[in-house]
Amino acid sequence: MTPKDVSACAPEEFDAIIVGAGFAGLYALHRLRGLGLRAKVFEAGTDIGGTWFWNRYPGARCDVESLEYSYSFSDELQQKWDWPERFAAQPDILKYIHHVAERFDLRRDIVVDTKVTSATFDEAESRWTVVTSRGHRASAKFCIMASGNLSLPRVPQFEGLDSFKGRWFHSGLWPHQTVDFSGRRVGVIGTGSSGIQMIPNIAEQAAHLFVFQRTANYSVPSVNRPLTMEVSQTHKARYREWRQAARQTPFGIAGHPPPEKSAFDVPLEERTRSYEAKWGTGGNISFLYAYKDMLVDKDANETACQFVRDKIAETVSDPKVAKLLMPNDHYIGTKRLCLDIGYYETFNRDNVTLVDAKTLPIETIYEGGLRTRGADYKLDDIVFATGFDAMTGALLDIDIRGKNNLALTTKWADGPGTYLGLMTAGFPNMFIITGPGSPSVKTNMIAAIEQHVDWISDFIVHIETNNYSTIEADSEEENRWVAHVNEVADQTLYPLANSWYMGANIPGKPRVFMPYVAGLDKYRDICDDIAAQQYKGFVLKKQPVQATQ
Ligand code: FAD
Ligand code: N01
Repeated sequence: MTPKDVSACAPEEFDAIIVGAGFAGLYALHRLRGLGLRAKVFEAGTDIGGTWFWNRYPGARCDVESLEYSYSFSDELQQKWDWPERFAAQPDILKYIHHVAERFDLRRDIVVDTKVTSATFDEAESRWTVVTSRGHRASAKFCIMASGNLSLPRVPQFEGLDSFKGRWFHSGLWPHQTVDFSGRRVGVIGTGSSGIQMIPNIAEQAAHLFVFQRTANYSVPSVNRPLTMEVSQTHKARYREWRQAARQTPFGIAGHPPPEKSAFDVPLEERTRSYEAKWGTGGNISFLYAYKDMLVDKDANETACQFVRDKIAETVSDPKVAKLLMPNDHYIGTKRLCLDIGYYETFNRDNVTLVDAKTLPIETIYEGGLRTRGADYKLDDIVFATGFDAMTGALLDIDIRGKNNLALTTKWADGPGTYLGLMTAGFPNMFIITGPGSPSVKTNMIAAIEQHVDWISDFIVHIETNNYSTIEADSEEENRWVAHVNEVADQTLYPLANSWYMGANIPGKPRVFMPYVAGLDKYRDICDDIAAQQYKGFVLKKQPVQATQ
């Protein structure tokens, strides 16, 4: 059957349709099943895993410690699973996701290799109908978008890419078979988290690696290491307490007491000692949590920026290369602070060249390589570490139609509007997991996902128990929430950076700061308070009773 024919068939009926089988979709399926709902997951990838299915580039690993970057909902799961490293590598995270799917028997309700192309709300029936790339039509009362914040990879429109005779890759669309760069001239474009993770690994293999850097980025050492049985056991003995503590933190990560001092409350020597200690301990949360004014005060922030620049100068032997690697156009932490293993050291290798793609931008790709305004680089392979159409990309890639056939693309033409990042007015019964306007990408994402899924599940219980047919965000309340999200962001340095949080990496995308940065702890309280007030700010409706003859 072709997708054209599908409108002829009656849709398969469910209580809930979930789009995406990453951490969010899998947990949503587990919870909704637990409520006795018939749920179905559609996943575009050929298997489950989301981010960790797609991003298989060399060096891919998490930047939140694995003991925390993992589900907390099952004590048995967290007790049984052993993480091999402090920051697990992509294959281990994917293994964990597979283990979760087996343990909770999730696969039987997941359809893979199937992209949801449209989702339409039928007002008369109060149901969503989705259509997929493989011709399914399915309908459900609830549609749950677990489609990911960083799941629509972006390859910039470089002229001539089609003519390139070598191989090219994107970090977020990495092949499943090992890519061997031995003996090859490789160009990596992009120095965000993905580029910074892969560059040291590719450098070890390639005959020569050219790193095309448009914007220098801050990176701190991860200080990754194997997790000994002793460390794991000690953590596991108090796992519930750790998780409970994590819930009361802004980032959803325990073990980092909130800083009490401002950067200028202490003398320079003490500040340097503190940064030095954090540099040695590893991890980005630790670094950004050094002083309470780090992300709100430019001068305070600059002290940390300068510390990292000094580290670059110490590490990189060629002063010109070191200078080029020193970030100078944004405040540290206002783009995701990268975690690395030997990134700056890599530029001391003879087979690595840093190319300044800001002063002399990339102009064309041709069959044998890449040309910047100043030079020609013969390449066998090009790797795009150029990021994603973040936060709204995957949602707007689906033709989503709400009441009165309103398209989500129309509603969000000037930027995403949501209530709590969970729902958007005009699109009843559609939930977004970690949507724009929620803490999402500014936290440990698994903690944010669990909070959203748990809250949505409780809401669904309320809806079903009280026989509501539709629930929807109130548009006034939504406007107030969007204003609040902006107001909170404007008290910080975040909106000053040209980051993907602002949509700044996509030409033409509205510049709106999308995450809610008051902290996951505060946000959780707000959501719980709204639930306690009978879901204040949501419009709940019952189906009109049909007259009988
Ligand atoms: P995803 O994992 O992105 O899953 C969404 C799924 O939806 C995808 O599989 C996609 O194929 C599918 N999908 C999208 N649209 C459709 C459609 N129309 N039809 C069907 N399926 C669709 N966060 C952290 O907190 N800590 C980290 O250390 C961390 N490391 C990261 C490393 C990398 C390389 C990247 C890219 C992101 C990282 N993140 C990290 C963010 C990461 O995305 C989240 O932690 C988490 O994995 C998101 O899970 P998710 O289920 O919400 O989304
Ligand atoms: O993408 P990015 P990413 N010409 O958007 C450059 C998560 N993540 O995949 O800054 C030349 O950050 C662009 O340059 P500029 C994490 O949340 C986590 O690296 O726009 N260069 C930039 O350098 C992260 O934030 C981990 O000037 C071009 C780079 O490409 C998010 O995913 C690991 C260009 C893109 O950086 C995205 O990270 C990986 C052009 N035309 C990802 N276009 C962990 O460590 C873009 N660039 C957990």
